Amino acid sequence: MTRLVLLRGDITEQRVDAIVNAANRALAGGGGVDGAIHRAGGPSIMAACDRIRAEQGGCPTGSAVVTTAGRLPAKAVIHTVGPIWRGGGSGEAEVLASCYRQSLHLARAGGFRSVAFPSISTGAYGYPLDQAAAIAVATINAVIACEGDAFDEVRMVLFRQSDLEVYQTAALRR
Ligand code: AR6
Repeated sequence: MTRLVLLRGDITEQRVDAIVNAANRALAGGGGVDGAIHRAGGPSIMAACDRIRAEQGGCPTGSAVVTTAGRLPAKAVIHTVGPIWRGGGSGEAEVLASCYRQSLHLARAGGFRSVAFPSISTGAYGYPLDQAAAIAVATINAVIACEGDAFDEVRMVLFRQSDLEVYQTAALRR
């Protein structure tokens, strides 16, 4: 039985098979969790992003790609591109759900049995945290209900205690 675990922490320190990055469509790096992952993992992650950009022009919103994790304790980084919040009427919820689904799809295809996610889109991209938490929890639980054999653990790693509490509330509502 796969577990969804919610915890406070830094995604770069997670000893899991794959961590997920909240990237941008250009895979160009940036601030927030993206900056932290590239800093901690070293230049081989950006080198892999450069190759993907050259081959396929980056990563569409709602989709995901896999790279090395460089010096990180994880084996791989799954880069997904969340929606920029535009008020909720532009399909943001479906795109955000797609980020979690596509990332787990790639994890499964790569044989990554433990996966850690940050809270995608709720920093620079401005997605309201309570709505994003509800989508993250519901989408992950729906995938592991169908594909539980593929994963040992799926983790949401929240940087701030107040964010963790919002995710815990979302998990209890289900
Ligand atoms: N570990 C876990 N969570 C973190 C960490 C960390 N080390 N650092 C920040 N967070 P954001 P987005 C949390 O802005 O909204 C970048 O520039 C943070 O508290 O990283 O999807 C990219 O290049 C917040 O809750 O991602 C894109 O251009 C969450 O991670 C853009 O920002 C997501 O915040 C993506 O924006």
